[in-house]
Amino acid sequence: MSVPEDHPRAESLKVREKIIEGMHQSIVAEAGLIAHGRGEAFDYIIGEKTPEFAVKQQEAAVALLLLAEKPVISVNGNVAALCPKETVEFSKIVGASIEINLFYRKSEREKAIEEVLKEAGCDEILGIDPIYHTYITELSHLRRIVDKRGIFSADVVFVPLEDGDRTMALRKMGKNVISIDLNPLSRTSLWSNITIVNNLIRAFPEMIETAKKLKEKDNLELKKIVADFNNFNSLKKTLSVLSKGLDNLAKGELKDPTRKLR
Ligand code: PTJ
Repeated sequence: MSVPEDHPRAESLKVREKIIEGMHQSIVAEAGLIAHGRGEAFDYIIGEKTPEFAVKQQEAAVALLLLAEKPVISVNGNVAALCPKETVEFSKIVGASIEINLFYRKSEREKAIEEVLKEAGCDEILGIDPIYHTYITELSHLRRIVDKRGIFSADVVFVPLEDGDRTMALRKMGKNVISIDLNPLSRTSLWSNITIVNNLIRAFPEMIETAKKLKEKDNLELKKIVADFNNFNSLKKTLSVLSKGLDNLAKGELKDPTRKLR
């Protein structure tokens, strides 16, 4: 569907169209649409723009990725549909590999996502060649299949958008996990070393710019940024900003749009 430009929610509807189109092309799982809707609801609450807490979370995430010896970005259907180019560009700047890892794993979807990532400029895509497959033994679902050269041997795994049990399993394997999740209360958010509570559509382009700046810094400065970051405190701060924002709206900041009709 072409979105009318004068629609008050045109931007959000265009993103929805991308996800729907992605599902028709087998990139996005059906459940990916539900996940997107949940994300939209949280994004509404954070005001559909990047809050200050997310700027700090993104900075810590980029610093950790730049310090990593073997960083890997785990790509699923929603990420591939919404920001393939930005994901690939970001991976090149921070020197991370890209691995396809799906909850609803089907070879048709893997191929469709591989195609999108190649078109976006990715030369090597991990996770799809069975020769290199191994398992995260703690998991019983299909996300347990990972690439020996990628997630399995990575020191830092960046998971923009996922369900939480793999994050828990990766932490238990001793890995550092960075996630993007608009829900600050999800298991992914609570279990990550660094959680970015922002829409990945905004986070990726902003993190590309942050990475360009932080690449100029020495490792000591990057280590300080990471050491100063505490994920649990950051999530508490996030919740506090969100609840104060809602409270301020309830106490008078929210204007009744129908008042002019009276
Ligand atoms: O492609 P697959 O097969 O790996 O499946 C992917 C989905 C998304 C279906 C799977 O990972 C899933 O079921 O995820 P959940 O448990 O629904 O969690 C998705 C989380 O991402 C939720 O907390 C949403 O709020 C959040 N989210 C959704 N869209 C965005 C988002 N966070 C940031 N940016 C978004 N655009």
